[in-house]
Amino acid sequence: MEINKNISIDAVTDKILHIYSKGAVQAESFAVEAGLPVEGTLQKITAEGEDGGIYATKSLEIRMHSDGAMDIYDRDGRLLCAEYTGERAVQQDLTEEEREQMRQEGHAIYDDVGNCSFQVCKCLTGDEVIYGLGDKTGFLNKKGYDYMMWNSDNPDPQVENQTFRAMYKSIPFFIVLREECVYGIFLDNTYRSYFDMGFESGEYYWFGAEGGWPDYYFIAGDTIADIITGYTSLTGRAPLPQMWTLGYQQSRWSYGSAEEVLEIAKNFRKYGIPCDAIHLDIDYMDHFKVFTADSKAFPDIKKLSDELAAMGIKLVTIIDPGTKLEKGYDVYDEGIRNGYFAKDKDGSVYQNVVWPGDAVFPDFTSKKVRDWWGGLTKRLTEKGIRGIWNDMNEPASFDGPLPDDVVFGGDGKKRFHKEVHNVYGHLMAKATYDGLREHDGRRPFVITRACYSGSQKYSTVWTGDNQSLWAHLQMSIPQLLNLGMSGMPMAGTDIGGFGSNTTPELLCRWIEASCFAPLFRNHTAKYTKKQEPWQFGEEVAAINRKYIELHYKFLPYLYDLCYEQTKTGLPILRPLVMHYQRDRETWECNDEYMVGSKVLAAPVVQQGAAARMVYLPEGVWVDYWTGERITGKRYIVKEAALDVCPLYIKAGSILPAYGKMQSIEPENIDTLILEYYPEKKAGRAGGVSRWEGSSRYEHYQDNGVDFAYEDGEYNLYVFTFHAMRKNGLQVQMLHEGYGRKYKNIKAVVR
Ligand code: MIG
Repeated sequence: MEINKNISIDAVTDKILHIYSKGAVQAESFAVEAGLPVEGTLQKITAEGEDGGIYATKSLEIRMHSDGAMDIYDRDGRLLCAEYTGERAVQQDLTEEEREQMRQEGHAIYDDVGNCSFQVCKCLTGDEVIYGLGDKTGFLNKKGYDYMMWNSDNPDPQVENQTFRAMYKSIPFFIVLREECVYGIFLDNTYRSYFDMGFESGEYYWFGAEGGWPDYYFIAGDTIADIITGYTSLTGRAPLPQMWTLGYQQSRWSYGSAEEVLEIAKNFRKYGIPCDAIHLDIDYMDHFKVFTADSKAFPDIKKLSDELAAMGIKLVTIIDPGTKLEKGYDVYDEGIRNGYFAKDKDGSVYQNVVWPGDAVFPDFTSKKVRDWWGGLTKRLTEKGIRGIWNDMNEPASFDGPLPDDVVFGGDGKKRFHKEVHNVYGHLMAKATYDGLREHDGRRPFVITRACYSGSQKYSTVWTGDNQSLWAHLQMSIPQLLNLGMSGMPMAGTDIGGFGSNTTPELLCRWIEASCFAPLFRNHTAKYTKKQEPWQFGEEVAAINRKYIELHYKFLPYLYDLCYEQTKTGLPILRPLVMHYQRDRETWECNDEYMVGSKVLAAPVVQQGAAARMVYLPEGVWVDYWTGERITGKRYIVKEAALDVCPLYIKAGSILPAYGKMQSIEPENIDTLILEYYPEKKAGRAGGVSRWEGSSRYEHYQDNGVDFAYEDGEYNLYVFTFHAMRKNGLQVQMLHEGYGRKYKNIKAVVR
C-alpha cells in the first residue's frame, strides 16, 4: 500500500510489515525467494495532513508523521519502535593527515565511515538489548557496537573489537528486546550496509546501505521465538540434514595424501572415538584447480572414499570459487567459452589471484552458471564425495579486493560487484545445493563460509578462521547463538581453534563447549600443531571420546530439534533468554546456552578454571552428572574438573537417546532409549529410589538420508511416560509412514 511518495507498506501478515521505497519494487530479493504472501490487511484509519495518518493491521498501528517518519505501536497502544528525528551525534572525523599518521604507526582505523544512500534511524529507550546480525563477534548483546555487512575474509583475532566490524557473513537482521516488547528488523539490502546499534549515540540506532533502497521488514510478536519464526517465514528454514552430517567431523588444512587420510580414519577406530567425516582441504587438488584431484597424493579418490565408507566415514571436499586461469583446464575453458565468469568494466574476464594463482570468478548470479557449477559437483559425488565445503566465497582475493564495478551479467540482468558481493557465497551455496540435490538425490551437505539471509535453505555454516585462544572459545557461544537467532541454525566453530596452536586444556574445553553443535568439526590450520583428539595423550583423548559419545547419544534429540526447526525456524542452540525472556538475568548470558528447551549447557571457557558460576533459570534442574535436583532462579557454583562440562536437564523432561556407535548409520539403529528426568522422589522402596511424575515427548524418525519424507515416509511418535506405573511407557503414532521402526523402545528414569 502506497503511504506517500516515498514509502509503501504491505502487511505480509498482521504482525509483519514490509516497508519499502518505490525503487525497491523492481529489486529482486535474494533472501525472500518464495514470493511474499500479503495476508495481513493494512487499513488507513485517519488522515492527518497530506502524508501522515494512522494505519493499522489487526495487531499493529503505524502513525505516520507528515515528514515521513513513522512510529509503530501495538494495538494496546504500546509504542514498539519510534523513528528518531532529533539531531545526530556524528563524531568529528579525523583529518587525512591524522589518518595517515595513524596508519603509519600500524593502527587500524575506520576508513569506511559509510557513504550511505539512505539511513533509517530508530529510537533506543535505554533498557533494550539487541540480538542477531549473524556471525558478528563480541557478545550476545549487540547494543553499543557498530557493524558492517560486507563479507570479509579477515582471519585476525576477532573479539568485541570495533575494528573488525565486518565478518564472513551478512545477515542484516536483528531483534530488539525490551521489558515490555520485542520486535525484529530485517533490512533486505545486499549492498555494503551499516548497523550502528547505539555506537554513535545511546539515543538511537541506525542502519543504512551504500546502494539500493530502504526495503525492510518489521516483525512483531510476543516472544523472541515469534520473531525468529517470522523472520524465517520470509527467508526460509534449514531443510532436514542427512543424519550423519550431525556426527563428528575431522579436518585439517590439509591432510596431504590418501594414506594420511586412511591413517586418521584408522586412528579414530583404534581409539574408539566416533567419527563420521574427514575433510579434504585445498591441497587435495591438482594445483588448486577446483573439481580436480592431485594424481600423486590422491590417485584414486573413489577407492579412498570406498575404504573410508567401510569404516563408516565419509569424505568431504573443499571447493573454492576462484577458478584457475589456465588454458586446457576444462572448467576454465568451458566457463570462458560460455561467458560464465564475472567481467571487468571493459568487458574482459575479470581476474584476481587466489590459491591457484591467477583466477577467474564464476558469475553465480546467473542460473545457467549455477546449473553448470551444480553439474560439476557430479565429478565429486561420482567419486564418493559426500559433502562440499565452500570456502573463500566472500569472494576473497589476494591481489586486492574485487573492485566495486566488476560486472556480474546474470541472465541478462547486469549487476555490479558492490550489489552482489554479499550474496556471492549465498549463490554459490545455492548452486552447490541444487547440483547435489539433482545429481546425488540425498539431502545435500554443504558448508559455506560466506552467506546472506536465506542461505540456511542451502547450507550449513562455520564461523571461519578463529584461533586457538580462550577468548575465541568464549566468543564461540554468543556467536553461534546469534547465528541461530539470525535464522542460521546449522552452524559450528572450528573446534580446538583454527589459527595458532591449541593446548590440551583448550581442546578439551572446546569439545565440551561444542558437544551439542549441529556442525561438529575439529579443524586447524597449516603450520599448527596436530589437533586430532588423540594427539595429546590418553587423558585428552578420553575427554574427547566422552563428549563425542555424548553428542552421539543425544543424536535423536538433535535430529528432533532439526525437525522442529523446519517447522518453526527455532535454532538448535538457543540463548537462555529464548526460553526465559521475562528473566532479566538471562538477557546477557554469554557463557551458557540451551539445547532446545530441555538441556542447559554451562561449559567452562576460562583457562585454569576448575569450577564456574552457573545461572539456572526458574524451575528445577537435574545435574546431568550427579543427578542432583537444583531449584533455579539463582546462581550456583559448579565444580568442573577438566573432564566435566556442566549440563542440566530441565526436570520433567524426556530426552531421546541412542546407544553407543562409531558412526551414524540410521538403518542400523534399532533401539531408542527415553531418559526421563523427574522432579520429585516419591520415596524409597527396597533400597531403590522411586520417582513420581509423568512426561510427554514427540519424536521424529525417517531414513535420515533422502527426500522420501517429503512424500510422507516418516514416523512421528508421541511417548508418554508415567514413572509410578508399571510399564509406564505409552507409545502413540501421530504419523506412520516409514517402514523401519525401532525394535526396542525403552524408558529409563534418571
Ligand atoms: O586462505 O583452505 O577458512 O578453513 O582451512 C585460507 C585453506 C583458506 C580458509 C578457511 C580454512 C581453510 C583454509 N582457507
